[in-house]
Amino acid sequence: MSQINKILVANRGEIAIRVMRTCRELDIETVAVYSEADRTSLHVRYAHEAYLIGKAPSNESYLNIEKILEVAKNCGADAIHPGYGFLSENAKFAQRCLEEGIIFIGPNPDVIVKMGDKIQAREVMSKAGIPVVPGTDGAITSEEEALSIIKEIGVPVMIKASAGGGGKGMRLVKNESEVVSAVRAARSEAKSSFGDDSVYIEKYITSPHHIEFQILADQHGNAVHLFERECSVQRRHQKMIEETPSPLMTEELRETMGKAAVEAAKAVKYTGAGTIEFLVDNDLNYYFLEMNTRLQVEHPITERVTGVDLVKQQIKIAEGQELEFTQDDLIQKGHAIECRIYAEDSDNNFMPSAGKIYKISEPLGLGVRTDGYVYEGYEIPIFYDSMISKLIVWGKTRDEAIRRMRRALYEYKITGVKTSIKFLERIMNNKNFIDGNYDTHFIEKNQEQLLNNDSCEDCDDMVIIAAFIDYLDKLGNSEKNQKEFTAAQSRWKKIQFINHF
Ligand code: MV4
Repeated sequence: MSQINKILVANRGEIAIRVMRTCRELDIETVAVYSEADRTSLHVRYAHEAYLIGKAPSNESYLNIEKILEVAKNCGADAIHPGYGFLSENAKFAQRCLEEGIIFIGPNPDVIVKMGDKIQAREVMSKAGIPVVPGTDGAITSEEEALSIIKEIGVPVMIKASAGGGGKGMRLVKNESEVVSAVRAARSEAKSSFGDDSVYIEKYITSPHHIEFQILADQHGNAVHLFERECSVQRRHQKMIEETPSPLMTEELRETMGKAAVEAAKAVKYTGAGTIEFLVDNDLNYYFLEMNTRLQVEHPITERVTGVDLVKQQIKIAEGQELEFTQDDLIQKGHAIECRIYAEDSDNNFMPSAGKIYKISEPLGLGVRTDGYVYEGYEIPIFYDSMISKLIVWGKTRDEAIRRMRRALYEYKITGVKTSIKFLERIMNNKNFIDGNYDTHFIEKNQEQLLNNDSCEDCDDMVIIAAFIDYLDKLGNSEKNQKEFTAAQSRWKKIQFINHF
């Protein structure tokens, strides 16, 4: 057991703040690191300490292992939380933390390596009795071998890069005649993206659901699952909406898949928070797809229905504490939905929309949570992910959660940059979504309805502009308001004074 008193968060944006929020609740000191593009980022201001680690491009800052370790050692951090993306699934980073005597808040490097290699992951899970998609046992060694395997399992198949995941290095083969070129294309893409050209073959599941199970495992061999997340609403492997429970799930399937997820975690002696991804077909057959060895973007919906703070559990596990609950203690209460707010133009091929946040007003009220990091006047850097916020709602039922999400999206006002809010509203009003009738092809299948065909949507912007002009007018022109402003300033100073004690 080693108590953690100071955590360096090796990340930026909403997740850096999310992690620090829990640290503050646990009286753990927080250390931010930031790039030159992030001097004015909120995670820097939120932390107890903050250190510049390099230039804007991730390679020169958030991915600079030695620089981050140097900061951690110099400021006396006991542990590093990697968030998601960046170094979160980098085995070398986990290894270097270990060597430097700094706790990496995540699994051991060997587990990261094993699960990062998709062929090995398939093998391990298959041996542990977990269903994997029918396909090759190992990497394919020749195009002839590929062809004979495909003759055996039948088209369509997918050629996948062993070092891939999240859709990179994948090729769909609908016809035997395409095999040779698909294998070559997948290999060369894998080689240039990952420096590893091993590929394997899986039977193609035509219209699958993407359903993942959250797991927690401690260093004493205890492991539990925290139920599923339905993540099928995605576009080009970028998730847009996640919900729990999954509308597809039955109580029986949940129990079976939950047990499989726990078995999967135990099979690799996993520690910390992790996710087992499955594909589920329309006949409710489920197949292990991959394991994510990090905290995920969509973790808040699980927190909302289970009442478990996943970051807090990650920290306790990293300290060597035993899980404080068993499987039987965990229940899924009500329904949670997350909408990801991207700074992008949904009506213009989802082009990233760079620029300054002019005005932002976030939803509040019963059952609403936002995990974000942008503020009025903040300029979104072009170097990183375009997700600016996550909106999470809870309702007693799925219907209540959808209605609450519509209400919250209505309240969400952002000007200065384009966002995905309107697109998300259209999904919340889509009949198939409302009926829970969707799979991973939802967005393409419902494209017609999801396109902007309501010219009045823009009227909303007018209302914000009018209100803002009114606000500026009051702020600048009234002597009475000027006086109030001065009074407020002195009170602010008083509050600062109190805070220092
Ligand atoms: C598949 C599949 C169908 N059959 N594998 C896409 C991301 C990567 N993690 C795996 N992916 C898929 N693998 C077989 N054998 C369909 C997908 C897939 C997908 C999976 C999850 C969520 C969204 C998806 C969108 C398109 C394709």
